[in-house]
Amino acid sequence: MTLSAEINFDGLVGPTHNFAGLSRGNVASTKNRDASSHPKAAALQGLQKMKSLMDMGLVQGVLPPLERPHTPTLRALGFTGTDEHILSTVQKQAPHLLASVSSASSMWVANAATVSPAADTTDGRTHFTPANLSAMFHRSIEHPDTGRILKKIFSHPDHFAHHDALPPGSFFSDEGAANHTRLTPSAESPGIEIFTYGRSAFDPSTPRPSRYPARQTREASEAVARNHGLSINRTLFVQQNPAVIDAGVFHNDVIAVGSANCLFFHQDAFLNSDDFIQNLKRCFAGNPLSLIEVSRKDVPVEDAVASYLFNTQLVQLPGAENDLQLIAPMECKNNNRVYDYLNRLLAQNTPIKTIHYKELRESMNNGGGPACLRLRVSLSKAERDSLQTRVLLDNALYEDLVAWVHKHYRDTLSPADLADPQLLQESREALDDLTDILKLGSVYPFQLS
Ligand code: SUG
Repeated sequence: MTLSAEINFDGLVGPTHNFAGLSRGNVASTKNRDASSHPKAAALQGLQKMKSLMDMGLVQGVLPPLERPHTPTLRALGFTGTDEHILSTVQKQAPHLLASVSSASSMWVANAATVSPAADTTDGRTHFTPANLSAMFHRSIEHPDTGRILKKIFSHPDHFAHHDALPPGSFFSDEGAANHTRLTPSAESPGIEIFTYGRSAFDPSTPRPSRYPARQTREASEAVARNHGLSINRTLFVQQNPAVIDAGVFHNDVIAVGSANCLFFHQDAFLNSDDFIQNLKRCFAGNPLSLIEVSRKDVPVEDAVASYLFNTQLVQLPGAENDLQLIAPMECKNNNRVYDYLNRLLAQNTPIKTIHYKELRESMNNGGGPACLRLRVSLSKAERDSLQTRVLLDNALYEDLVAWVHKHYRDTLSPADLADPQLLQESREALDDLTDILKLGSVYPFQLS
């Protein structure tokens, strides 16, 4: 078995980053509705996080944003004329649609796809399924472009297999890696893939949240596992606790995170937690498994949601395979209960040895923490060497991207600005430049005017 290393590919924040309150059940999104946003600061905060992980010695990847406002969607919905005319008509007649097609939501690439590394699949290739994101209209339009970009970046057919997104609609509603975790006893062994779902679509008698939507269905998770050729003995399906979805846990990665042989999770994360943990132990077959369960006494769910304690990244530095570093948003430091808990955690005998706090306020204000911003792809050396585009961060690429943001991004954006035809033009010019920087070729369908 070849050794593979987990690479975080972070989504670049797009030039139209804004707060439109589009995601019911996502507390931060609703709370910040119609606030002015800061696209330049948002993109620089994301880049700074990527650079700091690179500086820690990790391989760090970059994924480009999608074209927004997405006028092809507006044309599909019956608006006609020039792009400029369409934007002003939609602003007058259907401003909610303008907000939906302008969201920079593709930055949260944990929702871009589910990825199963080669070690886990029957054909020995790394499998990708772009998430259909059917639960939210503004996100449901992402997958065709996301799929095209993933195919472009992970292009070698001997190494990578790409599936279509699952059928649209509520039955196979799929949120990608935000509801998927992979644990593994060691870098060379196959992983245990854990799919977490919010409801069973075909069995309405089973538990489900009553207040907020359960975005991921069991049936979607099962279909992805089948498509990826995963072994049934190393795949687990577990239901999210409906009560925490109703408390604002719209994705499982808001209440649990796992990496290597460590699962860091809240006591209330899963519906049948004890059964799930037994099954996980069985899959680990006696290999060391570190379970860090946080009690509601130490951190109430409300604080976990407000601070994004679990939307953290657990990363392993090269040469320190038994230790994990926790990449947390600054909000964890600013929440007394969570900060006290984290300081106590460091004194305990767990693999988590260091905590790094990152400023990501612009993304956090839309409900996107450190873990939302990254898609994990485990790659062997041969798979990594097969990548043709310039998507692995080094100092030169970081500098190029910072200069690109300064050149193209606005400092502030208000809801009214979304109809500005100049914003559309600026976004397209930015993406056009980006395709050169990342050597992507033509992945965006638009023509520059
Ligand atoms: O889908 N927010 C995103 C946040 C996604 C977070 N991702 C993970 N947990 N992995 C969502 O709810 C808000 C957009 C707005 O309201 O403007 C938004 O789409």
